[in-house]
Amino acid sequence: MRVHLINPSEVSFGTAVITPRWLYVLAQATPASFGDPVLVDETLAAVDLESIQPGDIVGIGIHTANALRGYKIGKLARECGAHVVFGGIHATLYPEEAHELGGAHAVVKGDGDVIWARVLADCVHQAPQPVYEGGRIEASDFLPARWDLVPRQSYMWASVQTVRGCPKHCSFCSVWRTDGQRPRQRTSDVVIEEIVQLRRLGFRFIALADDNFYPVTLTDLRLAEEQHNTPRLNELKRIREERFELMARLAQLPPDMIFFTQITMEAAEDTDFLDAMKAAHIKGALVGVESVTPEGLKDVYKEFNAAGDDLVERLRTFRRHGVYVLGSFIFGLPSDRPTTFSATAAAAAQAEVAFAQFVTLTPYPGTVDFMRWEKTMETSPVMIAGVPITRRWLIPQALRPKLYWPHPTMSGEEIRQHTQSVWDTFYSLKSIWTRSGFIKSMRARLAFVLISKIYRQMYADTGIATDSARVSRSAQWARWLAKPCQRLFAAPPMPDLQVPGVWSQSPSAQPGLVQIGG
Ligand code: B12
Ligand code: SF4
Repeated sequence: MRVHLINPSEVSFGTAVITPRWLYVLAQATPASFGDPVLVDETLAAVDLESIQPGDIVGIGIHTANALRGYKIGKLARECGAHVVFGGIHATLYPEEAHELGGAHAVVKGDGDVIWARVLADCVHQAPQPVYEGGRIEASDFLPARWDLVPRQSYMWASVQTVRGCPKHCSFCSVWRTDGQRPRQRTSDVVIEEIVQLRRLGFRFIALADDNFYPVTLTDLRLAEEQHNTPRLNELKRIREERFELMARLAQLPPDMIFFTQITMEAAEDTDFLDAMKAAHIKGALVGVESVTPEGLKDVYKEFNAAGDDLVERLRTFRRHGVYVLGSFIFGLPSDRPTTFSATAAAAAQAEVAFAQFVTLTPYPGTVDFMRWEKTMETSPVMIAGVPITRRWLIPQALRPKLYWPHPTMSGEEIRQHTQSVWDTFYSLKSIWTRSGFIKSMRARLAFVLISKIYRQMYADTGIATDSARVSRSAQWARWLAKPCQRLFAAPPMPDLQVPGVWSQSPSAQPGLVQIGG
């Protein structure tokens, strides 16, 4: 009996950008008595169904975008006589769907780290339960990933999680509802050990797969202090101290390492934090800008963000402190008007963001937006290919609309065209070249151009293009560009790299570093 873990994807590129972390975490959660699980990432190559034998156990992890492919694999694996188990965010939100459409014997809701061993044991005893509650486990129970199983040459970036959950409550995001608003932060020991293991293997680019790397803001601290809420204040201070401790340890790693994370714009007010990020080689961060107007920010419950000139200034602050920004913008918000597109393109240029993504408002299950959208469909449900549009991930890919949300003043096509043109402007060769001006060496500058082009191909055309020819041309381009990128990201392994000791680098401990262990 073998355990197979499958990350579904309709498109395989032969090489991938980021490791799907769940595969390697669940591999760790698989008891040794089962042997090493077979890990299949379909973004690299499609699953070989002939390798699945009767009695095997097949674990499939799905998010909304790859659920349909996951269900196809689930049904086929069940036909092969395997036990089929689903997990991941989409299965957590729609466990019954995996049973109805994916041939599931069992579905795990929530975190898989602890419950997985029990699911496997139940499958061995031919008695899997339909649903398991994996729950939201404490950070101390998060398992490290089995990086010894990673095909090193296939990925550009590895992914390590340092914190789960986010205290905010943006209307388009499901993280705060599924992962919770209380940050569950791993200790620096376990995080750094994984990172050192990855550098030993030759990974020098690592994505910190966190929802929000900055879970405690200066405003949170000030409010707790004003409310004389000592327990909360102490808790917030502890979380913040641990962030600085982790960053101080990252700072001691080889200087060729580069980390990337996701963070809220509020970090711009906290320049000690930005300086610590820079020292820690966290060179880039996705910042959810979402909208450049106050009305747009209100639309998405993100009024803690800045708009207008203040926004430009905040994003430049990241840059001035050595953290390059991937700005994430949403189009199609109810308050957006035709002028919003050009204003956004201008703000992105002025704010000197290194990269940008311009996504269209898409209702994701588990979000406030999704619930509102579903409600508007109650009285007159829209169907495509016999599927209600509120289950849009079940509509065959080719028939899926590009936009779901009726806009008060613009047509879907208008929004799509404007969005496409903002991508085109931001990623024109001329704009990329101008943006790359800050890079000294010609080789690195060309690498920046290459990465910008691959990013644009992988995300823009495939997402919002309407004709399938353009989508497949885009995928072809991305495949072609991925090979040289892969070489660019590789580094010589450092098998003897040691784990750095524990240092405290909180602003209160300034100046200088204070060694407290290790
Ligand atoms: C890192 C990340 C990325 C990275 C890397 C993706 C990768 N290759 O891994 C990048 C930046 C590329 C990315 C892109 C996107 N992402 Co993303 N991403 C994340 C993030 C922050 C962390 C994911 C992660 O690695 N977590 C660590 C692992 C260990 O946790 P996990 O995956 O949840 O797995 C655990 C459980 O779910 C469970 N589990 C998972 N699978 C299985 C399977 C079995 C059998 C079992 C038993 C258990 C189990 O056990 C695991 C261990 O506890 C999540 C947020 C989140 N909190 O999940 C969003 C998230 C998954 N992304 C999201 C989205 C929307 C996207 C994009 C569509 C964004 C965009 N507009 O382009 C793209 C889609 C890319 C694609 N086609 O896959 C949404 C998904 C929402 C949804 N309903 O599907 C999330 C939840 C964020 C959000 N804002 O809501 N993403
Ligand atoms: S969008 Fe970002 S800041 Fe908002 S709730 Fe989600 S993770 Fe948190």
